[in-house]
Amino acid sequence: MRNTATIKPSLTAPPQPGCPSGDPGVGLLPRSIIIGTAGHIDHGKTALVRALTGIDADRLPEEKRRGITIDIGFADLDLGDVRIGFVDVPGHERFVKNMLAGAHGIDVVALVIAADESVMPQTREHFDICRLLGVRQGLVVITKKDLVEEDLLQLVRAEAEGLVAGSFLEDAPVITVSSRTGEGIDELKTALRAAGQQAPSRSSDFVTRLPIDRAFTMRGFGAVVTGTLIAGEISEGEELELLPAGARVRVRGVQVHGAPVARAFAGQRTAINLGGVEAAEIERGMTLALPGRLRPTQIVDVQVQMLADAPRALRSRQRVRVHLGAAEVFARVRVLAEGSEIKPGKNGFAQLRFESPVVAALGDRFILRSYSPSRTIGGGRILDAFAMKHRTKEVTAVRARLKVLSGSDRAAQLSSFVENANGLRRADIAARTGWRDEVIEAAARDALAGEAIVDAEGVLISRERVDELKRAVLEAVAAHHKREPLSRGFGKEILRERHFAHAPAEIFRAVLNQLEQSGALVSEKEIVRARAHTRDLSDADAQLRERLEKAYRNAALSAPSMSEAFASAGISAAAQPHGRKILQLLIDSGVLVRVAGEMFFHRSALDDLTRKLRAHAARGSDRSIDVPAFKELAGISRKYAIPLLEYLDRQRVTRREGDRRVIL
Ligand SMILES: Nc1nc2c(ncn2[C@@H]2O[C@H](COP(=O)(O)OP(=O)(O)OP(=O)(O)O)[C@@H](O)[C@H]2O)c(=O)[nH]1
Ligand SMILES: [Mg+2]
Repeated sequence: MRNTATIKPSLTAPPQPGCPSGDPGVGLLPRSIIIGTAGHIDHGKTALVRALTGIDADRLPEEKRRGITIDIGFADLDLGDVRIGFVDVPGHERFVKNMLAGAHGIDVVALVIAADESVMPQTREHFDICRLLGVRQGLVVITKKDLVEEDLLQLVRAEAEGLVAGSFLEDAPVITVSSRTGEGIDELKTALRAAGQQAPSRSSDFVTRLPIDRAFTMRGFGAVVTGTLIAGEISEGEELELLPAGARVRVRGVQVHGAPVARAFAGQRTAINLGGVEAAEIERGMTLALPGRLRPTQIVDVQVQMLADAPRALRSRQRVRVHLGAAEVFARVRVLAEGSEIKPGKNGFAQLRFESPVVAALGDRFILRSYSPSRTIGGGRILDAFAMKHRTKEVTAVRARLKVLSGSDRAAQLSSFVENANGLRRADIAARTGWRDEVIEAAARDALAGEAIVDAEGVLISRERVDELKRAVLEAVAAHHKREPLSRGFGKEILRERHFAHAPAEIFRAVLNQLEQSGALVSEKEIVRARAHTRDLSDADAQLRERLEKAYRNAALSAPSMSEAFASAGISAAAQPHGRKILQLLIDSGVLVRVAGEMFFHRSALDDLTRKLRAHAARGSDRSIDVPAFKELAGISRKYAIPLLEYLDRQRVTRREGDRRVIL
């Protein structure tokens, strides 16, 4: 959502150093957590945030006019050892998509239920969303207690408890308040503080990532974006990447809680002033990330959990809205689960093909909404962020793989990515997982300790695949020798194109090296051959070679054309392809020298010529010769003189100076 606004209080909310990379402040600095409101329209979410913080999170004129929240708003509260950033969401069913732009990054949910209305449709929908997003902590706040009698309040409390039974909120505090009279607000603050103290730290295993929920221009500053920093840290002056566009941007300034800071930590609501980009180029749903680590993708394999009250099963070819980070993107579903549908209340694997690129990594949560009418039908987790289209007969194997990816064993997850690819670099692993280098190394170490994958010049690849490639190379080379017994070997380029087109270059080198070390292959400049390969000629071919050589030797510097040479060697027109192979043998062994195009000379003739030139230089006074004198000395016509002189220049026997050649 773009607008021109002040950066003031609305853009920030709080934080929590998830103690990323040993932040020294943990214990000294207050903990920062993000609390999201949730609940039906008009149930008093915004009023509650104001009663707690004094801040009106409804910042849009239209919100003030209509008395409803339309887009997410922000406020912060300092409770001493806990600093809370509130993300206040709209309850209106039409604005659930805005709610989702803020809900993805929260630590704690405050599920707001008005005492005079009790549990309503968006109470359930927001609560479902929190469960599907994996929110682990929260509390239930019953608002507007001033409007009802005690017995009704007890009824509402009972309904609320019924709603959350069996969920992460089962044992959460239920606090009744009136934002109008202030009753219960202090008790709520105490409960929020306790929630802040208990909230688990953000994992420091992931690279910096900030899903952008707002972008605007601030006069005098330029582009400003805001969002919840879900992983890593962002410091003033550093370079980041704006995805999916892939543009490099510079961090000119960072704000947390409305105040400038040198560095923001995972779990903080963060405002960033960016250089190198216009606000108009940025929109909600884009992601700021450490450069070169994450990549846009359009096909992902996922695990889906359908809501029990989804109106129907999820089916292949269904078009859905996917809310991922702060983004909403359309996608087509391909169900991979058995039975080719995922029924309400069930979970299963599926592939999502997005209509535009997204940023996603292993484990990222998302929400699924039906296309029309838009309502929440389920959610899930990203498993393979760079999936391929699967053939029907592969689906069983795909399911087994996705099961591994849905687990928590990182070495197994890494192996699974590797086994499914033609070799992955560390950077490819990073793009799939969002893991920091240390985490990738640790997982790779564990995975390499097994037999299944190997490290080929820095690229991870399955041992099985390497063996397959080795076999393919040996077979291709053997077939070549059989087909072309007179050829020295198989062109490496052809080999690479045929068998390694989709593999990183390192794999090709590693496979050839291994085959060479094991003694199976010999690698020469541009060819490889089987070690055992020799070019034993038949008697007929040996005679042919002799005749051909003789044709060139006798012609000396009046080199024959190829067809003349073939004719004098008795090679018929039909046998010319064979003749060329014999000719190649003479070239390979150095008997013939290619001077230009198809002009070949016998080595002895060229050696004679060099000797004559040097003798000429020794006789003369200036060690140089012009073209007419050269023709005479060599006894040749101009047709040969120029190519020969150019050849001699290349061989550094002569050096051209104007019209003359200096003999070196
Ligand atoms: N009497 C009474 N009125 C309240 C209380 N809390 C909120 N209200 C009123 O209820 C109405 C809606 O409150 P909001 O805070 O805007 O509700 P909301 O949940 O933010 O609504 P949306 O953001 O549109 O979903 C406003 O008129 C508030 O003044 C309360 O505790 N007591
Ligand atoms: Mg509101």
